[in-house]
Formats: sequence, structure tokens, C-alpha cells
Amino acid sequence: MRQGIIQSSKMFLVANRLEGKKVESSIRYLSDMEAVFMDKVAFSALDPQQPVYEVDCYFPVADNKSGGLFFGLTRIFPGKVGGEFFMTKGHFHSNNDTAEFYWGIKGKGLLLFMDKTRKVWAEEMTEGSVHYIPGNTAHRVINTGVEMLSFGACWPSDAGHDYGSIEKEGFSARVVEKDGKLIIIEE
Ligand code: PAN
Ligand code: ZN
Repeated sequence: MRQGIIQSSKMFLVANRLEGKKVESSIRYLSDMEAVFMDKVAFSALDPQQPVYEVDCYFPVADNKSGGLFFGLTRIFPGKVGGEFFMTKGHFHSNNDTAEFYWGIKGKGLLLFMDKTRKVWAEEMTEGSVHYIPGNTAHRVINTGVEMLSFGACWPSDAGHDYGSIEKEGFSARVVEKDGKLIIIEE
């Protein structure tokens, strides 16, 4: 049953790609993400125009209006800076106590959660996985695979995005590959 629902949403997303909807697309390049990665030497050796992830969003109601839902499709390229995998910037919602669903469509990764006390935990994201992100919880997705990682998202239209605290303080855990093994380095 669960698989059936995800299969049909995957068909909708991959086959029709929000066709007929007014989609707003954005791309994050390495040059937008200097503060995010740990290894500044490895970072400076890479092409700043390398895309890290792209997002297609469908906003059926005005931003900040309560009662509506927004929909996003994110694709994170495979890649690393030093040993650290490509990932999204990550954020809290500005309207703190608003939740979100993520679901894996293709590829593999980790969804990293962090609460306001900086406690972190993670869930594996794979094709068909479903993830509930509670309110007051920062969220970031990391592509730990060798292919594109695609996932869907649905969040309240009055959630807003607060990138500031993550830009300043980061997450309290990083996901890196060392000697061919995936490890999580906690603060
Ligand atoms: C998602 C994210 C998307 C990109 O739609 O906005 O995956 O990640 P960043 O916003 O962290 O750059 C979402 O969580 N919306 O609320
Ligand atoms: Zn969010």
C-alpha cells in the first residue's frame, strides 16, 4: 500500500514533472555554499560554477498565507568537497512550529535532523522512503550515493525558511566518507 502510493507519486513527478503547473526553479552552485563545507582547501580547488542541487517548487497560494501547502522537488548532484558529500543548505522554518514531509524518489542519502538544543539524528533516504520532519527541527539532505538523489517535499505555505542560524552555527554533525566508509562526525 505504502509502496503503491509512492510509486504513483514517482510517476507523477518523474514522468510529468509538474507539467502544466507554474513552477519556480532554482539552482545552488558551489559558489553559494562556501560556508557549508568543512574543507576550505578542497573547496577552493573546485569549480565554483559546479551545481550542487536544484529545486522545482510549486506554490499554489501566496507565500505566508496560512492553510495552504507548498510542494518541492529537489535533486542533489553526486559529489564531495574533500570527504564531505554534497548536501542542501538546510534550514529551520521561520514559523518555527511547522512540520514537513520529505519522501525519497531516486538515489540514496541521509536526512539529517537537528532540534533547537542541537541534538541531531538521521534517517536513511532511499527510493520510496517517507520522512516526517517535526516543527522546531532543522533539516538537511545529504547525497551519499554516486547518482543524483531526488526527493519530494510538502510543507505549510506559512512555514517560511530561516537559513540564518544554520549559516552561522551549522549542524552539529557532518557526514563524510573516509577510507571508503561513511562516517558521521559529531561536534
Ligand atoms: C525543501 C528545501 C529544498 C532545498 O523544499 O527547501 O530541499 O533545501 P534548502 O532549502 O535547505 O536549501 C524544504 O525543506 N522546504 O521547506
Ligand atoms: Zn523545510
